[in-house]
Amino acid sequence: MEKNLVMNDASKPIHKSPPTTPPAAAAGPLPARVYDLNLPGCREVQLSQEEVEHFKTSGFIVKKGLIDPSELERVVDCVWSAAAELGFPFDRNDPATYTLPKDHGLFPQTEPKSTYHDGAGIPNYFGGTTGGWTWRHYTPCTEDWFLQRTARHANVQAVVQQLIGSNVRPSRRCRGLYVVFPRASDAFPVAGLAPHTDGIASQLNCMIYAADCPPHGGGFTLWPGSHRSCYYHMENEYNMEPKAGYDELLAKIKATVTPVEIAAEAGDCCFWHPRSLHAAGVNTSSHLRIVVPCDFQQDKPTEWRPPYSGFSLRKAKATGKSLSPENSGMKGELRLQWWIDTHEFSAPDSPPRRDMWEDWEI
Ligand SMILES: O=C(O)CCC(=O)C(=O)O
Ligand SMILES: [Fe+2]
Repeated sequence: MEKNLVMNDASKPIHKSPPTTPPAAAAGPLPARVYDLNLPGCREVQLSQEEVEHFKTSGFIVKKGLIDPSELERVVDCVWSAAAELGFPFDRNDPATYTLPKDHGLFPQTEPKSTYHDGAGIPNYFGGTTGGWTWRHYTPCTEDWFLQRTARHANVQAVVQQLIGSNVRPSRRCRGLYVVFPRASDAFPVAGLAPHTDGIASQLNCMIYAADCPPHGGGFTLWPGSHRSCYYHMENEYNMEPKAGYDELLAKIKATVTPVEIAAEAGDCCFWHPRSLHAAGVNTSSHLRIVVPCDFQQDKPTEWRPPYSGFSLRKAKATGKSLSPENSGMKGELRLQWWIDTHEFSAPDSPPRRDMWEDWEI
């Protein structure tokens, strides 16, 4: 069984059919370079032609100062108050106190992310494959005040609409506050990048930088151009159904494409195509990396439930496993990704188009 496990969505194992040829997965990804382009228009809400071209070719753009950092202060405060509630001895002004959850008995004994909890989710999750270096704090991300400063923010929505059109499903949640702890101490082994693709039907994603993130500060990392090859490797345009050979494709991208790490300031937003290969960056700075990932899709009929991890609903049904939320993530059962706002499209999803931007505004 072990050999049929592949990584998908935040590097949690999922079951897939065995690859036809052995993947060249043994080699790690190439080292990331820090993204340093200032495309014309990057400080405007309006998209420039250069940005549209960059998005189409590379799968992402960075809008600088899209949100006033003062609007994000309350968002960031949630991290510090949650840290206090969890018993972390953090002094905001002293990075030496930003110790790891495992130093406080919170990893790996944490409540598993698989628990569905009637869709409300769990308050916190400490990343497993990253050895407890990542912390996802979920609770505030469905609240109106939070959404108005993030996914529903007028400037964020304006960029979303310029990309996927004005018929955008109203945001009900962000994924969470995604924190990467600093790895300042040589005493701890530094885990590398964990590249993966998300098993979702989003049409556009946005990483909102709630706090400054210097180079090598754990910035969101993306393999440019991978959105295109992964899009064309699906049975369906938006619902996640990879064709055979997907693992080999990802291995090839990892082996040949230099990833870019997005270092950014509070209020900067990285809009990215959801089929892109990506990872949380490695944080060797002394700051907490705090990013709020958001998912967007056009407002068309969707399934009522969040997407299963690694399976479209069609494929999930074919497994014969329980589809009930109560069993989500229970031993051997499928896992609902309750933290994802976008759901699978319920109308039969068409195959990838010859022009992948045909139903976009660009
Ligand atoms: O934290 C990050 O930068 C990446 C998060 C991610 O990959 C995910 O939410 O699926
Ligand atoms: Fe991801």
